[in-house]
Amino acid sequence: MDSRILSTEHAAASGVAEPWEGSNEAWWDWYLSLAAEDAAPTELVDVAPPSPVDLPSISELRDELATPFELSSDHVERFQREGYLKVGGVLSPGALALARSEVERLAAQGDGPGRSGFLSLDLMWQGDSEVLRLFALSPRLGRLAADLLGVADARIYHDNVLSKTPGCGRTPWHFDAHHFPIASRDIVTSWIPLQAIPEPMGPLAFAAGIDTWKVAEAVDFSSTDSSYDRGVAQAFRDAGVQVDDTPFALGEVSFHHAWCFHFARGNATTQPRQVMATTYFADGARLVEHPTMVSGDYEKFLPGAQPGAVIDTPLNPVVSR
Ligand SMILES: O=C(O)CCC(=O)C(=O)O
Repeated sequence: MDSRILSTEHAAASGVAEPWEGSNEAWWDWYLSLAAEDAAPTELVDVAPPSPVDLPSISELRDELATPFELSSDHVERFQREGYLKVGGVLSPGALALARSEVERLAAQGDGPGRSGFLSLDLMWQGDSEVLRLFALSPRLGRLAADLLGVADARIYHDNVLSKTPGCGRTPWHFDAHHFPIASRDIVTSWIPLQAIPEPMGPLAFAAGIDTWKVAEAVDFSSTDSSYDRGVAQAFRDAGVQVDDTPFALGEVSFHHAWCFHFARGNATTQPRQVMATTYFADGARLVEHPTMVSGDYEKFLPGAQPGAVIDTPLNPVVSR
């Protein structure tokens, strides 16, 4: 039931068999260069920044992020059937505002976004921000990941700020199992908007159906042009696949399975699209035998993990309790 796209033969044929040598930032620039053009907006849509709210103290934030969020059995069934789930009210406006101000502080310290206008910051929980550490290691979010996957416990693979500056382009259609060098089907990413995401800001959009990846199986991956993005979009249109590209309300969080195809349109608004994403995998999962270029800077996230061995590094603690 493995995808052809993940085979060593296809990795070699599409020119991605070698490990990635550059930075994570450079990886995102390369990856966004594989996106087809959206219909170009003539003008950015004016969107107001998030309204100011009362900020929680660190101990209030810690309590919120440690308190379980009750999922219904319908949520779990939907995730397992559709491969993704959007859940409202997972995080309070105050918690999100704290995270957003930390993301903006850290973003201002770095070199800024790459060529594509996409800024990616990762392993923030290893830095000086207690707020972002609490988010990355949050038992509320980690437990949601484990419960949706239906596994006893989840470990963190990595956290990621995914910021699109105004005018930044599209994220191409892809499924994350293509990137993650983890030999398990039990991998899920939480995607946490740090402000509401209206339609012109480019909400993450999902192809419904846990087996929908099979529809895109015949499309060859290309490491040099947008043919994969265009080919997957066409295959989905031909097969009548339902795509959920609805806006995100403040506090709404999505979870997508590593085999769920997703994309995001560009940010055609005057505000940055600030998102924090965290990827989790089932405790006990192993590193694949042959990581490839599409796996990006994975050694940074799994330092010392050995091909074929169970992943248990200090950067991948259990976060579901
Ligand atoms: O934020 C984006 O535009 C892409 C995010 C993504 O592909 C992911 O979190 O898996």
